[in-house]
Amino acid sequence: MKNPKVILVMGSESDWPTVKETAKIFKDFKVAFEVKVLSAHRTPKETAEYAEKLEGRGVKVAIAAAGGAAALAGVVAGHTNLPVIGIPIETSSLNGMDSLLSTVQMPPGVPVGTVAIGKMGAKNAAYLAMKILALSDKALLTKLKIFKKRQADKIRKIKIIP
Ligand code: RP5
Repeated sequence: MKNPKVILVMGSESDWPTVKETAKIFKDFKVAFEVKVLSAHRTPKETAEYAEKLEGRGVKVAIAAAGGAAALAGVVAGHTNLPVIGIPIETSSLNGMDSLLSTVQMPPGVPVGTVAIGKMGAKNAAYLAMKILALSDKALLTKLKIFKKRQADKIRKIKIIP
């Protein structure tokens, strides 16, 4: 996509089934995004170089998803002044608690806004990123307000017959 406002980077192709939930929401809301696979451990130099160039390219928010010893979001945050959102990937060994703690426990001064483990977090990464973008994008803010109202209307319509 041309001139992405948000980038979606993941540590491995195996993260894509989770991260595509984020991508789907950006497509629905017509937010320009870029998807990239880069690893904090396997391609550390490329990861740092990619993160360092984001601001100059007009990107406003970075989202990074990784599992296990999930350093990716932290490394991106260490190489950019953009807000960084971390998605902890659910893992088979520790159910994503490993990813969650690796992503969220950042040192003061290098924050990673961390969402929930797995697909639920992947969806919220998109909504959180759009809330940040909407601070300077009125059309997107209007779309988010409509979405919020529809979401509430759905709940109001539910009738439980005991
Ligand atoms: C992390 O290691 C990736 O983000 C992925 O969640 C995990 C496993 O990677 P693969 O072995 O599937 O490539 O860096």
